[in-house]
This record gives sequence, C-alpha cells and structure tokens, in this order.
Amino acid sequence: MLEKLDSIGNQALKEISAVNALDSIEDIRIRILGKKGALSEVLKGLGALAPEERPKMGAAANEWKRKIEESLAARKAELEQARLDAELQEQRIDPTLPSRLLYRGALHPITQATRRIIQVFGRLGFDVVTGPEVETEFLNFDAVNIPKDHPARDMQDTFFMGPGVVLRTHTSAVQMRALRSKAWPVRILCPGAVYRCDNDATHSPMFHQIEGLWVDRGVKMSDLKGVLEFFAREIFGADTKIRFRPSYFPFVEPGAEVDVSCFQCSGGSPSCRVCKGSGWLEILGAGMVHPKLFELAGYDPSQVTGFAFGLGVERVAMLLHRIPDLRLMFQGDVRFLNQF
Ligand code: FA5
Repeated sequence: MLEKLDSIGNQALKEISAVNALDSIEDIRIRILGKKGALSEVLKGLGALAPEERPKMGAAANEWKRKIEESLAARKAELEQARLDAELQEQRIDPTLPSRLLYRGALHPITQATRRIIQVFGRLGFDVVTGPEVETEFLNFDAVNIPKDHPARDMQDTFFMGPGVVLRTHTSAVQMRALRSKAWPVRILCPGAVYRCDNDATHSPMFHQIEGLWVDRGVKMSDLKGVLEFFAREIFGADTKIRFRPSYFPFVEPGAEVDVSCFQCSGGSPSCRVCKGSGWLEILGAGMVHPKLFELAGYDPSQVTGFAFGLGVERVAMLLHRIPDLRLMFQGDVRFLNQF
C-alpha cells in the first residue's frame, strides 16, 4: 500500500509541475484528492490492514495529501502570476506617448459679453426682462410705431413665420410688452436673439441685441448720454471714443446712433474691412421714447418721459476681443472659441 501511495504521489507531483493551464490544476486536485480521487480510493483499503499498520499508512497518506496540496497551490500561484504578467505586457502604458488633447469648455464670447453688459447696467439699477423670439408683427412693428409701409417690414429684411407672425427683428419688441405689463417707473434691460436677412463681416442673419428702457418722470436726453457714456467707459475702457449721430427710429424722438472708434484701424485706414474706412463702428441705436408708444401702453405722456436704446452684442464682443469678422462667432470652430 505504501508503494501505491508513493507511486500516486510522485505521479501527481510530476503532473503538477508539467501543467500549464490554470483550469487543469483543479482537474488534478479532483482526480487525486477528490472524494473519488486516487488517494481516497487507496485509503478506502485501510480497513483491511492490520490495526498496527493503519496509523503508519494514515500518516503516509496525509503527508502525500499535504505535499500535493502545497504543490497545487504553488503551481497555481505561478500560473496566475504568469497570466497577470502577460496581461500587463499586453496592456502596457507607454508614458512617453503624447497625450490626447483635452478641450475645456468655456462660455461663448457672446454670452460673456451679454453677462458683462448686464452687470454694468445692473449697477445702474436695470432689471433683466425677456420676451419671445417668435413675435407678433403687431408688437415687433405696429406697437413701436413702425408704419405698415416701412421698408424694415419687407420680406427681404424680416423672416415671416406666417401671417402676422415674425422672428423678431429687434429687442424693441419687448418694450411694449414691458410697458403694457408694468406701471412706471420702468428701468429694464431686454437681452436676446433677433433675426434679419443680413450677412457680411459685420452683419449676421441671427444676432443678439440688448434693449434698454428707462421710463420715469423727468427722464432726459442728457440721462441717456450719461448712461451710455458710463456703459462705454466701463466696457471698453476710459479712453474709448464714442459719438452720437442724429438718426431716425420710428419709436424714438429725437433718435441717435452711437458709434465706437474702430478697433481695427483706429480710424486711420480707408481700406479697413471692419469699419469700411469710416473709422467708427455703430454699436447701438437710441433715443427718447416716442409719445405714441406711451399712449399705446396706456401711460400719460404729459406725466412721463423715457429713453430707450438697442445695442448689438456681437459688435461689443468684436470690439472687446478685436474680432475682425462677426461670422467667426457662429461657426463653432474650436480653434477660435478656445481663445476666450
Ligand atoms: C434697432 O434694432 C433698434 N431697435 C435699436 C433702438 C432701440 C433704437 C431703442 C432706438 C431706441 P438697429 O437696426 O440699428 O436698431 O440695430 C441696433 C444694433 O444692432 C446696431 O447698432 C448693431 O450694433 C446691431 N446690428 C444690427 N444689425 C445687425 C446684424 N445683422 N448683425 C449684427 N449686429 C447687428
């Protein structure tokens, strides 16, 4: 019996050292040490031995069992380590390879400019009010005193959504909504997207305006000038030159257009693509609210006066960041946007 035990044990150790697959380790364990394994089968014959022989055989069998278990565990650890090494080799990280570029998101220059403008006017007590981009022709035109035959209503300038419904062409459309729903004094800013059939280096079919409206007893043109000068200095710096040019807007009287000195040529180049040689960039229209609007809103024009202005946010962003072509802001080119 001892010989049989030795033969089983030696054969098992040989097999274990030759095994190369982890699954086979368990197979060997079951085949040798399992309930019906070779060692157990030999031990079943213990009962037939003389009683004095039994402890000796039992001890020998236990010794083989221990040796085989140890050998199985050691080979299993070797094979597991080899598998891990192979995996690590396969998935090796090469720290010398160049890293993939990571893009960090940031606010769009138009959003940045909008927030900056709102913050500056916020310091003067202006509240933000918004209105819909799809607007009635009445609120976009009639309610702000733009007559039926005004060229701005032309199909070539205005995107019509259907009879009597337009994509608003200016944020002045929010003025009448605000005046109708609020009692004076009113001091509001209305930011938002507006739409016109327009497309070149300084005009886009969709752009952003911020409307300002201040209505109260005794508001004067000089207040408008003071507010806009404060705005220009805060946004563009103390050296910024601005000028008021008399202009006509049906919803104000008197009206003006306000220009800022051209950042590209500083007023010096007749061939400048940005200001078309004028030296100035128009950023907003403004004026004293027309009494007709007060009448339409149910205010008494003998009691209140007010001023309004509408500025182009893209123009402000162009000036702030020295952007030569407005269309760059709508192309979604990461190389451009990354700079802000
Ligand atoms: C208006 O839209 C008037 N509603 C502004 C106003 C409000 C005047 C209140 C008086 C009182 P205008 O069409 O000039 O005016 O546009 C105002 C500003 O929007 C311009 O000064 C310019 O900065 C900007 N702008 C106009 N058209 C475009 C365009 N296609 N793309 C980008 N910016 C534009």
